[in-house]
Amino acid sequence: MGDQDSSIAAVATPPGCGGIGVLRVSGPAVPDIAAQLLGSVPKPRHAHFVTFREANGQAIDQGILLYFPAPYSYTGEDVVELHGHGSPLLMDLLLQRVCELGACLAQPGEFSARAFLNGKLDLPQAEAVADLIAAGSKAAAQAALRSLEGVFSQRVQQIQMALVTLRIQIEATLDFPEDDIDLLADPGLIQQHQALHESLQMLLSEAQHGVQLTTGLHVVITGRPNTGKSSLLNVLAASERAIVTAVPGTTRDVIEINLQLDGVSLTLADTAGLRDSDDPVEREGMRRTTQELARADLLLLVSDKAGIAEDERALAERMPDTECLSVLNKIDLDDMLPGRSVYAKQVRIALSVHTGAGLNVLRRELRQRAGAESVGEHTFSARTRHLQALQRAADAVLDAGQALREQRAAELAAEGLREAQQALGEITGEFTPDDLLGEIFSSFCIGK
Ligand SMILES: Nc1nc2c(ncn2[C@@H]2O[C@H](COP(=O)(O)OP(=O)(O)OP(=O)(O)O)[C@@H](O)[C@H]2O)c(=O)[nH]1
Ligand SMILES: [Mg+2]
Repeated sequence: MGDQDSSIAAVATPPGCGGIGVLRVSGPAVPDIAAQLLGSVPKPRHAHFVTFREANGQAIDQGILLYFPAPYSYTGEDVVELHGHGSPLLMDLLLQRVCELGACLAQPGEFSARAFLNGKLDLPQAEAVADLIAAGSKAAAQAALRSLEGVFSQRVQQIQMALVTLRIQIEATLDFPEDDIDLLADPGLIQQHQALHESLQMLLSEAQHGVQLTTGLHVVITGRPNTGKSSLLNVLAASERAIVTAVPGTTRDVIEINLQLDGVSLTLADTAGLRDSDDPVEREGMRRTTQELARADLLLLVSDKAGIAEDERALAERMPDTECLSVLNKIDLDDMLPGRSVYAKQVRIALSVHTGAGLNVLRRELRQRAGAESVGEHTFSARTRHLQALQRAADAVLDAGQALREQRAAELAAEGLREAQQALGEITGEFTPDDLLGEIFSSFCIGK
């Protein structure tokens, strides 16, 4: 996690040319570095216009110097921001100069890691910074902003408090074993446990939604050759991304596009059609399809009229746990009506890529599955590691309830609640092992 006695520097703006470029430095050497660059002691939070110079006095660039004394900065340490012209060359020269004056190059995510270690952000907030920057849609950005504001952390803390309250009451019975049975039979205790379990389940389902918004729904188009998979991708992307021909087995490589539907984002992957084939190239395409299917949040099974029921059955057997939406394409050939229907719990959308009939029904269904309609003012961003920890906490609370109700075993119940508390602590960073912290922050980019 790095050594906090050092001062770190990095260019905070993206690589490439731009109107301005910002270099950020954080750590104990900052007051000295800022004074050397400015030629005088900088005023806190004041925009100083300055010529940045080499050690020999030669000018590098002109720009603005902003000094944020500890603890009122992003990292909680002394921070200086140097705003120059957005040229990679100038930024590099400025970075070298700052390193000569005592800074060293920052690791990816090191600014946010310091902010976390100095108590400026908890872990979900630090992760929200990365998610906000990477957000691919308006809904994802708004959800990340809510997590940055602490909405998710507060919800976790509320549950932690309820957990502690319950745990204290149960542990109290361990000290007075003669009253054990009576206290554990208290309906108030059972009710508290019930409420705790329900709020954990609710948070888990909201966090699942948050993860879906953050990562975007991954939709994989599959089906037999020549059913119109690539044609569908092209029409949804509004660009001729994939080759379309009347020859079955046209698509070999997986073709992926990003799609924005009403502020939510999803990726759409077109794949090789599945059939028996001796052609080694087509077989490789199908191997890639199989790999891609494993990554799918939602399968879009494209069929034509003759094969739809059989295709649905085969896919359900093959991938029973993955959500699937059936698309019956080419309805123009049979003069069928477009629209949505449900057969054997399977949603089917009849459409024609050629005429465009039914495409809006499909768009609406995709929007809804990507979570667009359930984005509310309390939706927050979350990550898979949060889901795993919440699930562990919910399981442990469930076990504690069983121990309480069925076995009247206070010790087991207390142990379950302790495990749940630990799992929630991993989310906020209270009980997070160092190697996990390292892993989380190293996925950030440099300068963040
Ligand atoms: N009549 C009709 N033809 C369609 C429709 N959609 C696609 N097609 C035609 O069906 C043929 C196959 O289309 P593709 O999009 O290449 O099919 P695919 O499923 O990607 O095929 P593979 O890549 O070989 O697996 C092309 O000739 C398309 O023009 C439709 O809605 N109506
Ligand atoms: Mg194709």
